[in-house]
Amino acid sequence: MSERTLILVKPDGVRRGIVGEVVSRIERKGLKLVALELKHLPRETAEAHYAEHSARPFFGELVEFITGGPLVALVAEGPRAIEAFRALAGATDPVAAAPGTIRGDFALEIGENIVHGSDSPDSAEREIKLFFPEL
Ligand code: DAT
Ligand code: MG
Repeated sequence: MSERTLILVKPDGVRRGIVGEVVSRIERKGLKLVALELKHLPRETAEAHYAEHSARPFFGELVEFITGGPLVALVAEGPRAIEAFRALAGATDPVAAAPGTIRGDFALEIGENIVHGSDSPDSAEREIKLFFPEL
């Protein structure tokens, strides 16, 4: 059974020129690209995307960061795509993330951890609608 996940290469990943590296890892894993777009997020979209974190002390910084430059949003599809991409991404804290994962290889700070991946079928559906309403 195939499923879809929403992946973001956040503004730090775009700024550092590793979009190709991240997309290559997704493709090498065998996930299929269904949609891909470079966008500059409006504040309202960023706040909706991270609504579950709205009460956290870092929420303001998170919204500033994610709206601070262009990002690449994509939808990938495959068997257990949600879990498969979370494994490629590594732990939220890049210092704890295993080497060989995207965060483990390319990041040092939790607030700038290069990628986002949906964490459940419900959030994937919600996030895909938010970024790609046409899908
Ligand atoms: P993930 O992106 O692994 O799903 P999350 O949903 O818990 O992690 O948090 C969303 C993002 O918020 C995360 O990628 C980076 C930021 N973040 C999380 N915890 C943080 C913290 N303690 N300080 C600063 N930023 C944090
Ligand atoms: Mg999350």
